[in-house]
Amino acid sequence: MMTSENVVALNDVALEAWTSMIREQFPILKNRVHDKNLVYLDNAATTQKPESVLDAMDHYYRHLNSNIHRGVHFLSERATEAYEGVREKTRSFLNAASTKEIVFTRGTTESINLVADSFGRAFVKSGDEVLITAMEHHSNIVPWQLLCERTGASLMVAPIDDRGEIIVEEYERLLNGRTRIVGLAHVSNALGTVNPVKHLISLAHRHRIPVLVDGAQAAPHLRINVRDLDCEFYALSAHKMYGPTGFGVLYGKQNVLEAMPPYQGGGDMIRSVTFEKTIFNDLPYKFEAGTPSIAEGIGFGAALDFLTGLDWNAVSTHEHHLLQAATDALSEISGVRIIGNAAEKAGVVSFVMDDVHPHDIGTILDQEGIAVRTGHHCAQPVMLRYGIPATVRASFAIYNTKEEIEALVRGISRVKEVFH
Ligand code: 7TS
Repeated sequence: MMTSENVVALNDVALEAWTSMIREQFPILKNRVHDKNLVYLDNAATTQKPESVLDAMDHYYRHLNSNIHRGVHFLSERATEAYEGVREKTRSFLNAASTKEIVFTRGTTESINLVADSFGRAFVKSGDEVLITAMEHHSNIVPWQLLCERTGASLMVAPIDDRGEIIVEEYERLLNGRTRIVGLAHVSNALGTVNPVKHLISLAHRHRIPVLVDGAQAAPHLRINVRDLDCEFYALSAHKMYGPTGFGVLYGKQNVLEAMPPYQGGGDMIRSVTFEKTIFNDLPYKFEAGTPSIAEGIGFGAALDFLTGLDWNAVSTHEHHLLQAATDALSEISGVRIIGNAAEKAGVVSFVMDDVHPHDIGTILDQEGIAVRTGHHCAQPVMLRYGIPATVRASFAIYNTKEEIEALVRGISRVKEVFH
């Protein structure tokens, strides 16, 4: 008879085999660092890239390289087809209604700047308010600050509690007739908190306020369904989703994007130009001035294929196990304090240690071949909220293993030996 114990054991064996199969696809993971096996736990900064993404980009440069949207020649047509195919893949990945809603950008940062600039020019004026939360990455703070400076609007901030969760009543209290837009992270890069974005969006919608979701840290870990979330905007970066740097997406509801002016001017975003008048191109091209990162777009397409081809049951079980194992092990070490204890977390464990600066911890871990990020993680207000200058952040991806968590824990013991 199958007991619950051996079901778990079987699952563990199956998961281990699954992880090795995944690891095989990432050549960099075979590298050694300081004569140790590389333990890469800095995935929230950027993930590693599978063979299929490397191959797609290599193939593009070897066989398709040419500019897109403008040539009648063979290469240009093939490159355009490949690039535009990625738009459909992205639409399907996000469950957007139309490819007109998929704007390609350089990444989350540019996606947010695009909205702050263009939506801001059309809809935000002096006396208005922009609402964000206390756990945002700088790229979901500074573009709004710049907009507020330009227009005379005010930046409002919904606070978080000690566990690192948004205080929903406070957020709700800050939504009012002056609020023009809300910007909030789906998953916090510094704390790992998964926000109840669907609920937060519906609260904003009661006041007819549009919402931008910063999905940079969610897209690699969660299934994203923009129609179910009902957000007006969703921003993400390819490089955190096993794809290349320099490429990202802004999803926007078609009627909202239609009402927004262009962000940048240049080639591709126009239908016709005279010195007297320029007629802008249709969506999404209206927001895509100039030659884009074509190879990176094609690499992102391969990353989307990789992600959609995964067994998501295995992904969430495995990533949950990693997070739990790291949280349990670090909680047992005296002098270690985890920052961010939200009920729902994804991908990230941030911590500090008594009497040792995070940078020193990072340097000692590096000597063991372990890559973590130390610092404020571009979320200085979060550090301020907890009264700390920095944390050590271990962040996980599907290819990480329990052995790597054990290596991290051994590394922390080494730090204690050195400092005590
Ligand atoms: N939003 C969040 C929540 C992020 O984590 C990041 C990058 C960004 C926006 C900006 O993304 P980019 O691709 O445009 O740079 N976060 C991190 C990090 O945590 N460590 O390095 C980059």
